[in-house]
Amino acid sequence: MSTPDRPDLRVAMIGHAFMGTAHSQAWRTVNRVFDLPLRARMVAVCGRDADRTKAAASRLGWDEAVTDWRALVERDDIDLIDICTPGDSHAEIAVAALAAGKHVLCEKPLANTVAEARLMATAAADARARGVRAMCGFNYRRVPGVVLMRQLVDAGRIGTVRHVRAVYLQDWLGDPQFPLTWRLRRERAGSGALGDVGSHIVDLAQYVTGQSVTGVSALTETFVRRRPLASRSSGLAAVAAAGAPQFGDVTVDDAALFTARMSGGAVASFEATRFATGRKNGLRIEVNGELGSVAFDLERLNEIEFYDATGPGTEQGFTRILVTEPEHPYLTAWWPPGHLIGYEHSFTHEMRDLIDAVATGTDPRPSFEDGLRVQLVLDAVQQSANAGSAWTAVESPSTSNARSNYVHRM
Ligand code: SOE
Repeated sequence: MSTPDRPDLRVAMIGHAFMGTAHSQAWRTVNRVFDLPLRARMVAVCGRDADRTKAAASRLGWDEAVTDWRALVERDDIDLIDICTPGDSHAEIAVAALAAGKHVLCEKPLANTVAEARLMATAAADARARGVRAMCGFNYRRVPGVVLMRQLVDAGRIGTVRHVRAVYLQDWLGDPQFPLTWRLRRERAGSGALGDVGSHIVDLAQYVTGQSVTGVSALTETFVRRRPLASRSSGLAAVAAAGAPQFGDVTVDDAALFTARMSGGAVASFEATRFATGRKNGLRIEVNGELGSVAFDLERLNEIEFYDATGPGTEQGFTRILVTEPEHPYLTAWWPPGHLIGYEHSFTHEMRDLIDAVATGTDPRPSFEDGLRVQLVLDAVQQSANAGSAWTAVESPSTSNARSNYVHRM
């Protein structure tokens, strides 16, 4: 309940599948763990199907279930809209919500296209002037070990950064009979492994080093080009029911690999795939500098590796740092040292930082502009792959032509 010293932040979430479930868990937990100036209240969840949304509301802890997002973003009893839908609706929902004065959290990748992402970044800049906040949900930035890596790099502990090596490896598409879900259709998802998991490692590389990707040479591959139609989630069920072919085209990449240059002189390599047999959710990033290295592996989420090349030669070697001390980011709020945290905590930390930003009137990061920066890299990767891996510069995030580009595209 809202109290005078701790008013409510009234939240509504749109979409209630995997990400909606992760976000709900975080909204339920955040005020129980962190002492914050606002208390998140889970007012409503929105979905297309009334019965399924009602079931989700009861399972995930939302007071109400609704089906009309347009009416939802206009409501006076909502302060913040959390967008957990596929990428094809991010821009429309976010722009409408920001125009209606609602703070917005939008899942990654920010959008399906650069034009949409630019429009969203412009809307966020306009909204900021009215005290309205917007954040893009790259949750891995909120893993304590990842924050520690950034702090070490920022403090100069590894010196000038020379290399970034990042992979995000999954294997859920290895079976050619796996059905054609919305994630495999360009019009819904924008791209495949590139946007879904490649976006995370691009964001992490830019976040940890403080440098941006300036150019890329890329290749993408779609190993299985036709798949059985899914019953519901692909949105293609109607075609199947009408007696049309039972297979549909995969219109996104299964894998994307690219090399890159970064603004501070570092060189980088990235690999994003859904065909790395045996690798379920393998995110790994290593940064090598003149004076040392740092590395993170999501399968060992509570640790990082740190190599300090400035110490005596006889004592050098990678040190495993267990990131569970109260001095480590976010960890005072959790368990005693050595008591581990997991994937879902990154979302709770995301909500913590967003609530704090709203309450203190500061801009949360990653901002929509940060999301746009990632989108520009993804776009350059796509262009380079289309041009036989030709070197492709990453465009500037300047948002000046956002509206005209978007309208023109429609
Ligand atoms: C895809 O399988 C996915 O769920 C991504 O969409 C998430 O962003 C990533 O964290 C895990 O993998």
